Amino acid sequence: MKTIFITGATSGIGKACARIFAKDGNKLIITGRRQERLLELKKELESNKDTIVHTLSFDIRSKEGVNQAIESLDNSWKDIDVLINNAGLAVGLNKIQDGEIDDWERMIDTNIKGLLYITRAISPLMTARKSGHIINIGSVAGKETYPFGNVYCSTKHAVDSLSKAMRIDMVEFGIKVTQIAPGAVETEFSNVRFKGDDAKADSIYNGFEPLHPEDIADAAYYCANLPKHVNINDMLIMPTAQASAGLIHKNI
Ligand code: NDP
Ligand code: 8X3
Repeated sequence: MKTIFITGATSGIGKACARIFAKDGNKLIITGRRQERLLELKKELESNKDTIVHTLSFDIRSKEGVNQAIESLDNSWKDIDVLINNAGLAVGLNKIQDGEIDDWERMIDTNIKGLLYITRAISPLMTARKSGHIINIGSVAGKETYPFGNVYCSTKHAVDSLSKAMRIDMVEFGIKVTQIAPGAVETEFSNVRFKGDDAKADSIYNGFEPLHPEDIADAAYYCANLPKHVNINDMLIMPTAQASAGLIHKNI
C-alpha cells in the first residue's frame, strides 16, 4: 500500500489521478480548496474497502496554510511515496500590454509558488526515507510559448525547469522526479481561464477530441508503477488532433 498526495483533486486531472490510484487500495491524501468536493470524492473512493482517504482543504497560495496542512498529518500519513503536484490554473488570455496584473499574480502564486511550498514541505520527508516520487503536471505551455499565453506559459516553463532542478537536487537520495506535460485536456481549466464564460470555455474543445483527464491519470499511474531503477523524466502528451500548442486540427 502506497501513500499518494495529490494537489488539486477536486476536479479534472487531479480527481482522475485520485480515482486511478484508489483502484489498488492505496492511502490517498486529496487536497484542494473545495472541501465539499473532497468529502464527496473521499466517499466515492472509500467504496473500495482497501482505500483510505484523508482530505486536506487549503489554498496552495498560502505558505502558512500549506505548512499547517502538512504538519497536521499524523505520522501514519507522513510516509508519502508519490506527490502529484497538479493544482494549477490559467486566468485570462491577453497580450502583455493589456494584461491583468491580478491574473498574473494568481497564476504565479498558484503554479510556481504553491508548487514550491508543497514540495518544500514534503520533499524532506522523502529524502529522510531515501524514497519517493514527485510527479509535476506541467504543460505543452511549458515547452512552447503561444500567442496571449505569456504569463501562463512562463509559469509552466518554470515547472519544466523546477522538475529538472528537483531531479538534480534529489538524485543522491534516489528520489524520482517526473514531469507530465499535457496538451489540451477537457476539464474545468478553460472555465477558470475564461472566468466563468462557459460557452467560450466549451468552444475550445469543439471540433476535435481533446485529451480526457483519465488519459493523464493513466500516464501518472504508469510512471508511478515502474520498477525502482526506472524513471520517466518527461512526457509530452497531446490529443492526436493537436500538433503543437497553437495548432489544433478542427472539423468545423
Ligand atoms: P481544473 O480546473 O479542472 O482543476 C484544477 C485543480 O487545481 C482544482 O482541483 C483546484 O481545486 C486546484 N487549485 C487551483 N487553484 C488552487 C489553489 N489556490 N489552492 C489549491 N488548489 C487549487 O484543471 P485541470 O485539471 O485541467 O488542471 C490541473 C493541472 O493541469 C494544472 O496545473 C494545469 O495547468 C495543468 N494542465 C491542464 C491542461 C488542460 O488543458 N486542462 C493542459 C496542460 C496542463 P480548488 O478549486 O478546489 O482549490
Ligand atoms: C493548458 C493547455 O493549451 O493552454 O496547459 O497550453 S494550453
